[in-house]
Amino acid sequence: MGGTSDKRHPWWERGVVYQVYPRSFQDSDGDGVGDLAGIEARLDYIAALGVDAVWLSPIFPSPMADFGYDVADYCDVEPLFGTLEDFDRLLAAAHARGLKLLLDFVPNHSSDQHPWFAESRSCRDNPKRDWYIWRDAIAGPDGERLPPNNWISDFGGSAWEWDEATGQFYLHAFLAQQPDLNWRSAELKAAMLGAMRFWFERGVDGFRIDVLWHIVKAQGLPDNPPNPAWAPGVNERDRVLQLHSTDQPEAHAISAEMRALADGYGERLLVGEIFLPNDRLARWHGTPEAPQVHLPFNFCLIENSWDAEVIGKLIADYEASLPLWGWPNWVLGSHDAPRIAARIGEAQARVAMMLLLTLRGTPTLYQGDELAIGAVPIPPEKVRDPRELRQPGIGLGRDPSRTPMPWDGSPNAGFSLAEPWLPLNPDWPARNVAAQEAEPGSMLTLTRALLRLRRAEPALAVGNYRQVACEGALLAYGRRSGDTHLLVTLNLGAEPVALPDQALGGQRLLSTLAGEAHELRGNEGVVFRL
Ligand code: TEU
Repeated sequence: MGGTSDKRHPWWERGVVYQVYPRSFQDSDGDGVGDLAGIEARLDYIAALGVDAVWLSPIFPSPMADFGYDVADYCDVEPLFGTLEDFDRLLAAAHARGLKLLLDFVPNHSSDQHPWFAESRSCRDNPKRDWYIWRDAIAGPDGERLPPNNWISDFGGSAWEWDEATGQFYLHAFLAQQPDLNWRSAELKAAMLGAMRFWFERGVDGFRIDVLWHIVKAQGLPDNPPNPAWAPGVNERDRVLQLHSTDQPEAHAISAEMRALADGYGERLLVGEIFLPNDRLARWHGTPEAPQVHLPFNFCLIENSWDAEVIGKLIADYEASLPLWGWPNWVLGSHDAPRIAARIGEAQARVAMMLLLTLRGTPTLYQGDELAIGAVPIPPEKVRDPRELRQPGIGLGRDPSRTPMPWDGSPNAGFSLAEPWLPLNPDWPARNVAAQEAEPGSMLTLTRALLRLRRAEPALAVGNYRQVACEGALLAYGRRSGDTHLLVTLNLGAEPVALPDQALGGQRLLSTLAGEAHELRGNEGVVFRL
């Protein structure tokens, strides 16, 4: 396609990443859980969407306490998902379609079933004892056994688990089945970097790196300060501020080492999962001499209210926070976040998709959002997510965003011959890929059109960003590359708003709604060429 290859921009700056949650994409062997052969069978769908890269949530051997984010072997494939041979085939098939493939590296913690942890917990003087973080108990006022500090697991409860056999606690930022690895051990670090190398050698195009800002803890493991804003009823994790348990200088140094390793293999991509305010997020780009991850994930569209003025300001703030050598990125959904259509409604989700795919920087699109899958009720007996099971009923459950892809109107929506591991979206007979492919007004058709436009117009992917209007429900911005001036106008409300003057006389390239009007209709977004 004309104008696509702007050589000044590497593929990951021009491209769009599509996140696949392997358990829920396509089952090929009738066990109700998706797998690698299933993903391979659906690659034509992904390629036809018009994205550039696929990020797979973890596919490594795992007891699935946290559905793959508990890794029992960093250099193999979980049998539920297939084999290393299946992986090689999938990678070759992706590359044959011009798609890059990213894996999900989980460096902060392994599974408690990893052989390293079995060794580490076997006795205090095992050589791998310090591959994990072990500490003595503290004696309480009445001589009772207390954990070494006040750190709280992200999934609730103390971040420390007592090990009777060796008489010490081990640290786990997430589940007790996910013991934290000790990146201060040179041997552990070498083993983990070796695992990255293993997949680079196999040809993967990069990694999304799980909870990267967690991987090193402050020396001495001091107590975290209490969070004055916390009140019961919200995530217990937030009772303390994770001052000493996250975002340590040593973690930045490791991030730079990971980048140097990746750069040794040519144009590979590292995306860091990091939840931090802009000023601290920006530091994860590193410096020109010692770059860190290419894309520290930017979750601000997920974390803020859906309001034109708020979003206009957060775009400006994020852009302003980027170092000169940094490249922006945007995320609207994931296997952890609520579905965007559930959050803001289906009509507004179309505007959100236009926003995601017309901002400056690399977008990450989560599977199923291109169908505007909305709220999926999970009956109590079907809840699988450990986060919901440990702190039920306060809205932390992630199952609703992890339900299987509905492909067509056949049994189980064409996802599996067996009952899927999580329920389907209840409206799957109508809301599925086949139905939306046949529908000019569908979310899928809109998403494809947006991705086509982004590919055809380098101004959208890599052009300059300039805010034009941000008042009431209207958000408008210009995107410019060379002689091309585009204007994106978004109505974040349900009532019509006037178009900015700049749009007058412009050529309408794409609208989220059928037909056209002299104003921006409720829930409408339009891209103009000026
Ligand atoms: O998520 C990390 C994480 O911190 C999120 O739970 C985050 O706190 C939340 O979404 C913000 O509201 C990663 C994985 O994406 C998640 O699936 C894993 O459970 C977790 O790490 C542990 O590996």
